[in-house]
Amino acid sequence: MSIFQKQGVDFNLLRLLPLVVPTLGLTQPAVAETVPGPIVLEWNVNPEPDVTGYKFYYGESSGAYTVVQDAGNSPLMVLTNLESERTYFFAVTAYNAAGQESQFSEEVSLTLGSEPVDPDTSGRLVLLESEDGQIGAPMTIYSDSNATWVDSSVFSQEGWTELNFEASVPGDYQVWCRVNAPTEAKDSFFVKMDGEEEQVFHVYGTPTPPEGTRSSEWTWQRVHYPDAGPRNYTLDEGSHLLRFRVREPGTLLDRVVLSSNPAFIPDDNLPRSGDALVITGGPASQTRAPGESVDFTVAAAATGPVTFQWLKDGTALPGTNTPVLNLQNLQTSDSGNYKVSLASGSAIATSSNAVLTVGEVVENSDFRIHRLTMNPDQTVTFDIVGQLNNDVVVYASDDLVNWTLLGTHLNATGSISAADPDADGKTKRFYRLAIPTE
Ligand SMILES: [Ca+2]
Repeated sequence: MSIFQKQGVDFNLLRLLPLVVPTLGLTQPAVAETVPGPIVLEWNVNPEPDVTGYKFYYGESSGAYTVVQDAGNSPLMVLTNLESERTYFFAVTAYNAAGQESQFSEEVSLTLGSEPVDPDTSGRLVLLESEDGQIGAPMTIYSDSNATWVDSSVFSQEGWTELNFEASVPGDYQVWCRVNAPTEAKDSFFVKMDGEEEQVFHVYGTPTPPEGTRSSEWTWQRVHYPDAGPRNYTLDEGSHLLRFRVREPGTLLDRVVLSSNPAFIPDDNLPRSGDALVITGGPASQTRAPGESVDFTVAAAATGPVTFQWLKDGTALPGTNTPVLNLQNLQTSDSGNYKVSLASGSAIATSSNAVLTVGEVVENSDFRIHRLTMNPDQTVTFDIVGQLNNDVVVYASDDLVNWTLLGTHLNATGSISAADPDADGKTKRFYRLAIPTE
């Protein structure tokens, strides 16, 4: 309402003019990186003793507010319903007991970012074949049933192959090569990334002990610094040029794989083209007391962005689409086998199981397996001494290192049976029984 109309109607209101205009402020930055939960706007408190409250205005056009909310006498508005990738304009007024309203405060605007995306910290892979490069004679393409490669059979350092590639994410990359270095005189190239100085790459290199091998067999070898460890190439997002030049004719170069995950180690199962995805770490089995929290983590390297889905005992857990699974306020019912399925384009991979044990596992000399029977129906029967009428947790292992949870069974009779289909065909199998206590 207009303050001038009020002036004409009620003389007493004149002493109230003008109301101090509040100053509005945002506790968020002017451009939000992602859509946060609540957006909080605060303003200063008016000095007039008869100011009884504030009105909060906003909309998607400057000066044209489509929403008004009475904030009462609180100098604060919390908004939870704003939409991503839109710009909002806010202003506030003060009003008093007589119904008089101040002018608008100075306007504040906020542009919200896009919806939060799942963090993907996976390393990136770039798959290249040496023979797909621009090739300079006398370097030539050869092939047999095992590989197609480039090398020079003539003693000339003129030959080269130049490989163009795209780095879809910036980062520090290592360069893995599938090479064949038959002899001391046939185990090196000159390597050059983009505009840098050419470096010598000895396949049978100078790290001690040498990382490479000198034999007439194909091996994977990282390009490394002379007398030092693997080279890190800091690459911007975009196009790059990697050049291999003949140094010792007869050194064979088949494949080149760039990886921004230093834990990645290639092998010949890595596809030569298309989508590739390799798990490089985790998740690891863990034990927690009830009420504690736990993180399971997986690391990967892939040719594209990676998506994640965690599973408990084979069932997908909703909303668990990040490399880290965080579980809080653990209960014994959270015990189980956790694994994660990853995908990158058409490439998929599933981690091994990590066993979560919630509850303290206690040794008990009165508790032991009296007899173990492998049954034809892929179950195992344990005749147990002690711990009658307690739950017994059963684990199995092939190596006494990696344990898989088979399940929890009530020891009502001194004998329990647990399904263990993975034991089928194994030459040896270990079992462990535990009593969970809270
Ligand atoms: Ca090749």
